Amino acid sequence: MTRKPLMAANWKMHLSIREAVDFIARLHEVVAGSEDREVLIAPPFTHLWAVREAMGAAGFSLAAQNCHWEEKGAFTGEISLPMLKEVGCGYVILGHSERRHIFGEPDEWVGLKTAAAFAHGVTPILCVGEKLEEREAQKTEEVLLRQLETGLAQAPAEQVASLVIAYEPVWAIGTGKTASPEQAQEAHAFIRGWLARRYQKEIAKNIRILYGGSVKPDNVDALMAQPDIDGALVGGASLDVASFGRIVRFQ
Ligand code: G2H
Repeated sequence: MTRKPLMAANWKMHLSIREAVDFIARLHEVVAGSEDREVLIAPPFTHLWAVREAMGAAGFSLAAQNCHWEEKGAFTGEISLPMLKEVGCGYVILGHSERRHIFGEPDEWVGLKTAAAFAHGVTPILCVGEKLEEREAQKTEEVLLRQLETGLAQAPAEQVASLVIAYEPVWAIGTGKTASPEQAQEAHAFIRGWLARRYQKEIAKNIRILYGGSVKPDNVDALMAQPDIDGALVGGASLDVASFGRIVRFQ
């Protein structure tokens, strides 16, 4: 089975609802003819419903940027997976480095969220990636292993084939410093190798591994040419529809 490229916009805490709806209206034209790739939008929680409506029958996918692992309860400020499903989310981004490093989200929480997402039929986009000091101390693989093992500790093996992983080196996020295509490929191949050992080769072959970290129209082609890069998780460059459209239309 070939892996369908997944081009994902992570809007983080940007855009108004009006701007989001206008973006989607234009996106239909900008990515017309790109049906061989999946286009995903992860807007802020407050925009999910309006974005879903604006998507209409277009085959775009919708993701949330985070969730809680419990179905309901006294968790002020949190959003559950049933709520995300009700609003039309097929995916949820989990363990993004901003959640891990700004909000102190521990690896174990990411594991609970990943397992809960599978249980509710929402596909997790599990983010992993090392900080600059960890890369410089040759600890990239150690960090990736820890985040993968904890993040997938309770994930049911029979559902793991639908998983999406995003490799996002923290030193490349929003900094304008992209990992070189070779550096990214090396990390992606390491992740796929681990998946093959942990599950099965066939499963590892089908799991999409996205690259994230300053992906732009001028570097996407070289990144997407790498054999183990199956898509991109795009922050800053996804806020402008022309720029995101070009990324979706990578060659
Ligand atoms: C990494 C990425 C999107 P940016 O966080 O997840 O953001 O493209 O701005 O580096």
